[in-house]
Amino acid sequence: MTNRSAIDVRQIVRSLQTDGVTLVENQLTDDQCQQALDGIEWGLQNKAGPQPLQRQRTYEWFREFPIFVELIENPLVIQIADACLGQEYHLICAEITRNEKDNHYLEAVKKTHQDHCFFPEQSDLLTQMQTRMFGFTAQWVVLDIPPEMGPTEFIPGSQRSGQRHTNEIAPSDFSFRSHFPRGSLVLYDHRVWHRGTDNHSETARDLPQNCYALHAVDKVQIMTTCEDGAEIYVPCSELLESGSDTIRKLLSPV
Ligand SMILES: O=C(O)CCC(=O)C(=O)O
Repeated sequence: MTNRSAIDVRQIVRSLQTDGVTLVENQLTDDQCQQALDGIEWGLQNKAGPQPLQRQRTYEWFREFPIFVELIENPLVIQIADACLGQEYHLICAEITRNEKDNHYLEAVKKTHQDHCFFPEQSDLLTQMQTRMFGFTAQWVVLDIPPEMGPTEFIPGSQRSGQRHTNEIAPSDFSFRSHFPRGSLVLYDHRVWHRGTDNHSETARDLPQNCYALHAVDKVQIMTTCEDGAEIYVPCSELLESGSDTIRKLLSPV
């Protein structure tokens, strides 16, 4: 893991605030990337849903694959969260997905969108989210993702204009990057317009994503569905007892 100077962190934060998306190379070793890839395969084999190629609450795998907790409490991500969100924020998503050749894990994310999914029952926040950053996602690039492997596409700066975007716009508007080098960290504001794309290669695009947000946003994507269909947050008691201060802050009920 690279040590970053304070000035680097300021530059990353500025880039995230200006463009709504930024990429920081060389944040994971090859070994960490491999641990995450092994963990994704294990999670897909041993855990359930919500989609056939999507799993959530990766921190619950802390015994088998502690790498997912390492990613969640990564010091650079936490510094950026402190700078962008202040002190009162938490984890609202910790997922892995697999985007296979011509088999996207979730068709809905291929539509150009902002991450409104984090405000499903809070319509007032949908308006407020346009005025400031409520949260961001940290994507971990655990294998080289060339253009044909279904990278996420972003419209830089689109979080600031208030303009709506659809899939019908010029491809050149999605001008962020088409190649994501292994070991990189991609950060994006939940307001930046983005979309998933199809994978046309033989290699599956496996991706861990962790999302951080103000307490105004629920722990939407780390909820557990009960037998009666209700969605509740079930804290991971072992991590709340013995995890680091950072993981306890991120996972504590609010
Ligand atoms: O998996 C992808 O490439 C897209 C992810 C996305 O759009 C999202 O999580 O909101």
